[in-house]
Amino acid sequence: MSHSNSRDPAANQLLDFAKKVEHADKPSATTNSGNPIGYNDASLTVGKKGPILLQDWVLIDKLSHFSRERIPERVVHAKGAGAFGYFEVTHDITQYTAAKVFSKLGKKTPVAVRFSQVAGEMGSADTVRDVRGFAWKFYTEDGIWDLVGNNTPIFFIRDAILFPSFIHILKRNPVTHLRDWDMFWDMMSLRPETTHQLLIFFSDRGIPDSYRHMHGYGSNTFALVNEYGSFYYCKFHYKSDQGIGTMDPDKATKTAGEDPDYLTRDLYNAIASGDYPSWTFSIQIMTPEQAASSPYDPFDVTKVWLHAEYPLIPVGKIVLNRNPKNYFAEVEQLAFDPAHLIPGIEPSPDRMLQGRLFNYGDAHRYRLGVNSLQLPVNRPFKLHNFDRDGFATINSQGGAPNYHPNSFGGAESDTRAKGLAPVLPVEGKASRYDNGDEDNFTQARSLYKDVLTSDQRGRLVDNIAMSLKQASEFLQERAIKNFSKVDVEFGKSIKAKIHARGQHAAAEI
Ligand code: HDD
Repeated sequence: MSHSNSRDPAANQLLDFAKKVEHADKPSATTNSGNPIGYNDASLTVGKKGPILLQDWVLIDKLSHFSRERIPERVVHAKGAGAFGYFEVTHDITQYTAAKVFSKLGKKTPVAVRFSQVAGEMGSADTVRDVRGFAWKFYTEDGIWDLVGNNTPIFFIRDAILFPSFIHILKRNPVTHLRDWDMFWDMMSLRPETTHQLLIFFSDRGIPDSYRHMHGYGSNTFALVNEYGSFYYCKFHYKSDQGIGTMDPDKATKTAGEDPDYLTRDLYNAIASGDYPSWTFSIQIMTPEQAASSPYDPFDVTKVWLHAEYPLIPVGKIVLNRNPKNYFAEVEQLAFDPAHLIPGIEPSPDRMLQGRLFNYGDAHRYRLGVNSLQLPVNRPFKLHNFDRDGFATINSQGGAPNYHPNSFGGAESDTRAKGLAPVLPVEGKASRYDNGDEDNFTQARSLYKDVLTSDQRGRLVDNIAMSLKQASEFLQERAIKNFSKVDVEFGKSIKAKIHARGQHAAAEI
């Protein structure tokens, strides 16, 4: 079993537990129904050598629970790490939103976070080249608000309908059960809207050296509604107060072998030793009028809002100061959903977000059951509705009526929420509009030419060539054509690098 050499806090978890309980009486072991177990380490048999009796319910209780311990892993973002802490308001943004979580300076709201890789299975390595999930759960007085972001401000595609195919090219070839660069580069080069995010994916940022050393973004465009009913479009940002840290690809490959849980361990040890990571939470604001006249689609998640035009507005700080007490209960069972929105925060017409508003809840009903939001790590402070029963019902809501309207003191519509529900203007004919050709290169070009340093550009070329070299020639050519539309020299450098390199071991996807 690979582990860090030092006896770090993660390695000492059991020693710490033993220390905590050393003066307490040892509890009796029980079955799952709480029945004390007289003898834990022997089945009930006829004589020492005889068969086990069916009436050995202790054995049956243990084995039958054991074979049901694994649940379906997340279909994406399966490998991850979680922690808990709080969000604190440091600046007043009530002019933009009536959301109570921002209502007054100094206000604190408990949060949960989950960091994750996108493509790998639950047992895969942390230090692979990938986008990182960066999801926040706010336990607010108005229920759960989930801000389910990534460590990049944009995404590869701009229509949710492409997402299943997009994930398939990151996962295993259905015949060989191996990761496959032909799949990856086939779809990426056929959908040039992926170009901007590909530059980030293959840049230094593609391999963070710690979950604490990366920024986070809500990615999609949302809307904020203030108490007068005016609404603004917004983007959410949470910038690491620890700064950005990335890992050299060779070191990352070595670490993936020596300590596949490197980022998980780093986060756990930092919090366990009191080195609490924090992020500065900000927003960008765009008025409906600015959105209507914007030269680029403000609801296109493959594009950023230029900070020169829409500067970051500070809002608060998020601090992580508690590790999970039990990984499965508190991290594996976390159910983030962009549809968990609170009055004052609304979705925008962003097509990716629109698809997500369905898919997360659907994923949780499949993976965690119909009452996943009653699990302690997901449940809101209050629950008053007319839903009852279903597997693993925990909160039956007392004797309140389970129907509405009713005359017996049941829950009523919330007038404040009603007042804050915006009337969003929409127009046009219903049809399937393919948005694949909406300026796929301008922002990628400015990232390449104006933001990256020449060293970073050099490493970007290296990283792309290392991967693209593994794909079929015709895919290489098609992808290089797209990169040449970002910058001709960029395309040429990738091509030269591919032909200059010797055969290399397959690079991590
Ligand atoms: Fe997603 C999980 C982030 C697009 C469908 N997504 C998931 C997680 C993160 C994101 C951080 C892990 C949550 C956790 O830790 O439990 N996803 C994003 C971002 C996206 C994005 C930032 C684009 C801007 N996702 C996206 C689309 C769809 C999904 C377009 C489908 C229409 N995402 C899912 C999912 C997952 C998920 C299948 C996997 C399992 C789950 O939700 O609980 O529903």
